[in-house]
Amino acid sequence: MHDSHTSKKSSSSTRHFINAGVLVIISTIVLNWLLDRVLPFPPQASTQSVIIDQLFRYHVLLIAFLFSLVVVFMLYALVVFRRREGDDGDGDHFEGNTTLEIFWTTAPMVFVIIFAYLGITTINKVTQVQENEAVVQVEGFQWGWSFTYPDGMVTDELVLQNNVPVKLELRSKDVLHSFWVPAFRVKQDLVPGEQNMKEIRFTPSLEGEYTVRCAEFCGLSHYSMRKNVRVVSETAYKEWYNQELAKINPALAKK
Ligand SMILES: [Cu+2]
Repeated sequence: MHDSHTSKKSSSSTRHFINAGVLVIISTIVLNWLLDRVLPFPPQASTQSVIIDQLFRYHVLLIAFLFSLVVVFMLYALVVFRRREGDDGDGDHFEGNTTLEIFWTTAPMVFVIIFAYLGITTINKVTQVQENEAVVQVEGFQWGWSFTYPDGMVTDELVLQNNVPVKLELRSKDVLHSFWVPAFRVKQDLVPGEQNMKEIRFTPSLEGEYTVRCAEFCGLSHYSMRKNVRVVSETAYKEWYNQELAKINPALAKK
């Protein structure tokens, strides 16, 4: 009598777990789809942006799953195990569940390890040194940016050649700033007084106009610390470069 009661109870709790589990999976898929629709991603204008967005999407999927895991189980319990009319008794007494405790300790650990691995491989790919990098020196100051090209010309906008890897050497004139072009997805702080210059690497992959903005609060006009960034074709780049060069050294630009 007692045995059949116990096995009936455990088979019904298995059924509840399967119900809630299926609902968690459905909720994860729906939520992930919705979040993916509403994410306000700027265009992917560098090869690095594709890799970073992929990592972001893995995180969104994990967020959708964890949210569903907590909320679906809670709502399921609230609805299915609600107090029925005329039921004035106490709830069943139960104490501990070793299997469950082992599960909820190891499962998050596995997720942490997987995401640490994904994070490390992503940052390695994104910061990888490329062959034939173009180098531009960038100075951040209160409140603006200036760009110095190899032949010494200093410009007010950052012009880059499409599909050519670039290394920016960043320095700050005064306080902390942070170089950020959302369409490239990469961001790097500028630290004043540091011996080693900060570097940032990316490969522009989409011609167009973008904006570099400061992502580190740096004083009164932080909000307006923006400059134009242009990614152009090889021909347009050479033309622009020669024009800029002609301004400081006409003799050099002629060739
Ligand atoms: Cu700033």
